[in-house]
Amino acid sequence: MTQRLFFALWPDDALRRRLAGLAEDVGSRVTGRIVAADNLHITLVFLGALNSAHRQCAEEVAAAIRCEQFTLTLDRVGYWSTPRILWAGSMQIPEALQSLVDGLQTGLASCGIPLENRPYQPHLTLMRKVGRRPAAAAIDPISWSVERFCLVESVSGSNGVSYRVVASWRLG
Ligand code: 2AM
Repeated sequence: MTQRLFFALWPDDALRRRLAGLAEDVGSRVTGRIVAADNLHITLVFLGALNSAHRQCAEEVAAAIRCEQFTLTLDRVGYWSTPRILWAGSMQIPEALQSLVDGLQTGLASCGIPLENRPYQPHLTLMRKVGRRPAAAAIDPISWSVERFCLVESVSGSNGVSYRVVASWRLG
């Protein structure tokens, strides 16, 4: 049996409400599908379908990570035309975020888990199936104090995909 898994930054309820407000706001100006509030997150590393041995190894890698807490400031909205997604991101990627991702990727490679070989571009998907590039719009910066990271399972159901946090680890 396999599970479809990814490591992610998972907003707390208060931040989730702010992000959902941002998604609604952006969504009022663009055609597309707004991501459900419960699904808002930032992926750190996408793992795909893992068997239980690989999942256990991934959890050991996560538990061994030593990384400081950091603040991520979401201050821009971007658009990628190939996946047709509109996302929130940051002009300035904190060093600790990059080192968290690097540490996970290095450990996961030693588990034999195949990873995508693309540079990490942290983004929080706000809308999918966006028809065309929206006019540039500044956003009021949203500060995210990142204290933990999570392992999340992606579950496909009749109502689309939903996400379930299966484990989490504290930074710092
Ligand atoms: P996205 O929001 O840009 O689509 C769960 O699917 C999470 O993993 C999403 O945040 C998704 O990013 C991310 N992800 C990264 N690579 C993926 C892939 N190859 N397939 C599906 N999701 C991927």
